[in-house]
Amino acid sequence: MLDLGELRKIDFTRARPKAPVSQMKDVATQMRRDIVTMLAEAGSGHPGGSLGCADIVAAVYLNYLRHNPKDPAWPERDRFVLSKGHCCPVLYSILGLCGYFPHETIMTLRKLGSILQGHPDSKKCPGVEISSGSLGQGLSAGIGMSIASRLDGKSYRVFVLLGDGESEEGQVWEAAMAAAHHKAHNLIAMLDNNDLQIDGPVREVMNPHPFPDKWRAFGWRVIGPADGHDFGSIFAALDEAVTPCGKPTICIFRTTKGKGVSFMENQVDWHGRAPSKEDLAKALADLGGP
Ligand SMILES: Cc1ncc(C[n+]2csc(CCOP(=O)(O)OP(=O)(O)O)c2C)c(N)n1
Repeated sequence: MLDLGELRKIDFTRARPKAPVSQMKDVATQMRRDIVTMLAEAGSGHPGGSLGCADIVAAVYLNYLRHNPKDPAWPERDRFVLSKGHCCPVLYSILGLCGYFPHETIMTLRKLGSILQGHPDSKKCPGVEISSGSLGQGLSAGIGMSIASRLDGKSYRVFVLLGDGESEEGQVWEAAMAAAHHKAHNLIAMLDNNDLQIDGPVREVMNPHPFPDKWRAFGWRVIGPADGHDFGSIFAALDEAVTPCGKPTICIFRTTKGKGVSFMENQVDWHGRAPSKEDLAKALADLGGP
């Protein structure tokens, strides 16, 4: 069980010792429980891709991102951009757990007037760096943040989470070219490579592979493919990624869409469908309890 009090004691504003793997697993499980619970309450939204990247997002927020839940606009903060904005339940969960807003706010997902809209709204929700959901735009925004850090003489890093279906968007590759051209050395992209998108296997819709060769050809340092559900592998990849090398970096993470909920794993049908009350009970049982 996650000890929220312990989590809230962490000083996220500075470099810190790695959280023990047992704590990481507890946080990621809580995030998955939050995701299915808030989606069932909302009656709509995207479980598959949210569940699949929970381990990566937990690893970034707990161990790498320098941020301040009490001061979301802290100028020195590292930036996290959820480019695949439809997966916002994962972001809302970690923001709630870290204390950006009361954790129970997650139950207002997609309700009229809520700060937690169906796609992230940076004007409404503290901790959301940029509104997203129109796929393909987040990396370009991240480049702007990276260049701004240089112009402002600041040392923050920019983390951008991309989907593999999203990587079929032309703008992603324009951004890939621009980031290398502008030597966006503090830009760390993370690819959630779960092989599925909205209506089928990514390779069948429009094959964006081979990712490592393509990113390397665009002038990036490529790390992985790493196991996006194994904290040892995630930490090893991100440790290397935050060591500057003069180029933008992408970590490729192999993941399972729907990870943690047996009947959602690798099922394209669970891309954008909310669990019913019965589904929720089964999902929570998979995730360690009622
Ligand atoms: C520009 C744009 N086109 C289409 C969509 C509709 N859409 C929402 S999610 C999705 C698939 C995304 O697949 P992927 O990036 O692999 O996300 P994941 O599988 O991790 O959920 C699509 C096409 C969109 N949000 N934006």
